[in-house]
Amino acid sequence: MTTLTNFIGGEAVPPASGAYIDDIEPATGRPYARVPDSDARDVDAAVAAARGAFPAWSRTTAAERSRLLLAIADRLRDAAPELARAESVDTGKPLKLAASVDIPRSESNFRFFATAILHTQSELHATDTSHLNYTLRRPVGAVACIAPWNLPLYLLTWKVAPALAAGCTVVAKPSEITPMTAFLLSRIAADAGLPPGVLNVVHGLGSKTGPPLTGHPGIAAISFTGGTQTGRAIAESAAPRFKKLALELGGKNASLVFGDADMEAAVRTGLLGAFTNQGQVCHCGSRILVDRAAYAAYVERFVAATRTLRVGDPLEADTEQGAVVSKAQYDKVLAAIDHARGEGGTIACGGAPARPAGARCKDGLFIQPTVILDLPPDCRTNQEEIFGPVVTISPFDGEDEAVAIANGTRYGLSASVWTRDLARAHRVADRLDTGVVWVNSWMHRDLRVPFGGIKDSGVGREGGLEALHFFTDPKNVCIPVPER
Ligand code: TXE
Repeated sequence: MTTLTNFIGGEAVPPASGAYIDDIEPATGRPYARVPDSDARDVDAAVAAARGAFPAWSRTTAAERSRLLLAIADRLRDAAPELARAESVDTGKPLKLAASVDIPRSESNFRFFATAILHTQSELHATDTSHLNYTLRRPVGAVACIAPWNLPLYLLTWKVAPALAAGCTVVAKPSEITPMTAFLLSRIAADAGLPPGVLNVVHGLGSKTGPPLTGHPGIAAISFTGGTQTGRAIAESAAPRFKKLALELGGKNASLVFGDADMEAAVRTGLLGAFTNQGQVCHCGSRILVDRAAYAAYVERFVAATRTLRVGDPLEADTEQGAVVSKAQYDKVLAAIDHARGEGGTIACGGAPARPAGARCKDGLFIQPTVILDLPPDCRTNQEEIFGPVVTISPFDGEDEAVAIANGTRYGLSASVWTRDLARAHRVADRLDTGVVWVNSWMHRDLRVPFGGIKDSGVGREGGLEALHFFTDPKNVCIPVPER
């Protein structure tokens, strides 16, 4: 079994407690690595290292930071096969998905922000002819980057890369459920020559390492992706010190399929939206709303397509659906399906554990892709995030009702709209209460666009300049212009 270490001040260090927790492979249900069970002592050491490295790092030139971040990107590219396998084993996601999405995007996160800082500009406001105001953007200091388990390296690097590029130093806290690629990233960062203390990684339980990190007086900003409840706890711990916060939380995203949509594309992409990564993507379209005139045909095609999804060993090349990430998540998803039955839902397909062939996965955490019909918009199944391979399909009558149902949850992360009517696409996109709207598409990513949600889906945005601005404080400098 591999024993992971924290990464503090450029060194691989064991946890102060000397204790470890098991890292379970979801596809087998068996422990395969040991994760440091860190506590406040390890967090204190990591914050001290990050603060110690901050003055020097914040004063490096953009060109130097860019060079080092590109060196990390190169190493992520070179280690891609190893990283993809590690991500698949750790999360249960198909190796194919980790190799085509998670790892390449982690590399591009570093490349994108490494080069962005070579091209950024700042503002200048000329006040009549008398004064000039210009904006300096200073890195905020040592920051915390807390990542979830669904896209472990992808979402960690989505925070760490802009923070480092902006001139901040980082204490990263990966999920205790999926720590492996963050551990490998810490080795890569050292190998790339990142100065000690600039990036620190503390492993451990959220409940034990989270509060000492987010409440630490030495941490200036927190970027977090995870559950809404955890986000609320973090906001409470950060508030007394007025720390900057970016919270990317849960979603209950709607896909709105109008009668004039390209149905083949709406089914194909709806399927990806529902079941990619076993439905464990915050932007998954877990509520599909279909124009009543097209509803029966859509359901028939969608259910037929769902039945063809191959659930299997994540390491096999033809697997489309792997295991869900943990026993807790597995139990939560199966309980949610039972609850949907109790609410009167019809299980059109799935609805039970899946049993892939072969001895290796006999105790794995697999769930059949599940489609549920006949539930009202306000029931719990249609209101609460399930975060598993479960989707509901419901009919709507007219645009107003579609928008009202889509907006009728406490979440506001993203939506996708399917129509051939351009005017309707613009109108509905404008009326949806979400941070992201995809029209006739889903999860198409451009790293420059603002990324995040409203309502209980979070606060603040990631991506592009939004991220670089988050990790810096703008300072206005006002200076008189000599009279001509
Ligand atoms: O995530 P947590 P959980 C949703 C999804 C899921 C639910 C719960 O619905 O079922 O959240 O998942 C760290 N202070 N999403 O509980 O706890 C933790 O160690 C600081 C949606 O497993 O939010 C991990 O690193 N940090 C989501 C990270 O927070 C704390 C992705 C996320 O874990 C902490 C994941 C604390 N008090 C789950 N407690 C998305 N938006 O994509 C825990 N952590």
